[in-house]
Amino acid sequence: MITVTNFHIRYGAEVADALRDGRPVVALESTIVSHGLPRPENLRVARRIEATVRDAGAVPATIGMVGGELVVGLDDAQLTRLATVDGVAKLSVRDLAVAAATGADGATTVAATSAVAAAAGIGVFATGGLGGVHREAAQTFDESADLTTLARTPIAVVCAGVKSILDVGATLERLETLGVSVVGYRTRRFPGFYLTDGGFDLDWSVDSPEQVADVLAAREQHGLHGGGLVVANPLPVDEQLDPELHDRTLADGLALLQRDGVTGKAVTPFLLAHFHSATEGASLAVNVRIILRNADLAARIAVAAAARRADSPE
Ligand code: PSU
Ligand code: MN
Repeated sequence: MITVTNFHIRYGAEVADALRDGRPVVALESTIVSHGLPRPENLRVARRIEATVRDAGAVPATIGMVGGELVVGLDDAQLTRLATVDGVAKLSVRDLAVAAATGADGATTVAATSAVAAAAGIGVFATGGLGGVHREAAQTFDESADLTTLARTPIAVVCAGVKSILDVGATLERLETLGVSVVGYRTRRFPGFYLTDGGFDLDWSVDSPEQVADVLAAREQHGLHGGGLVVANPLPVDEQLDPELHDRTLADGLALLQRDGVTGKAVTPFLLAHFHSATEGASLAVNVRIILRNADLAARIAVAAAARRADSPE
């Protein structure tokens, strides 16, 4: 298994200052910007995610690779480049070295963003939905490296569960096997990304950002290092995608996958793009709400964790 320890990282100035001073920082991924959202909405959304983190009192650190250099805290020009230039690679952890050596532009997935953020000393990360076990995985073996990376990466990931395009039950089973903690935020049901309820129960729920900070502190205190914490934050029911529209769109999307022979890392972007066009933007609006809500919660968790550290310095 690859871990990221001393990869050469370039820090944005604001992020470097905040980390040095122990102020709250939230890591953000770039794959949702380059591959998960359509242009030109993607760049506007990327900026709104950062603004949401700031409004809640934390510093945003969007992570990506620019010309082979890994950046934690992309500036606006770098963010614009990853959002608008053709041929930006989708980088999981295994791709980082190849991309660095070849001077590539690349967007980091949940897996790569988590690994890099943890190496940079950032403890909280906001995304839309985790990758997971794909339907038909029993034949295709298609399981996102997000899961195996979270098994060994000490970071709290705020997400709306996993996309309903995946096998949600199998993903929860794998998270259990891999030792990744999962808590619902004010719910005992695992959310299904576009849908409030993904159809499965959770063992634990937390009620406040402070309680998530308590969990993170307890992990440290009890020497439970190395694994991730998934904070599953569902959309309110009245903000979810219409379940009927969702089910219809998903069925069509899965059939198109088969017809077009789409496999591997292209599967997730293909299905997301299908949703966005087939729902005439309805799923896009939902997707954006999910990300902004997660950014807000992640920032409040980072603020609570920083306050805790300030109260009880080691
Ligand atoms: N969730 C979204 N949009 C996305 C993704 C997740 O709402 O674009 C991206 C994330 O970067 C995640 C990746 O890590 O999809 C998973 O891809 P794969 O299934 O190929 O591992
Ligand atoms: Mn995959």
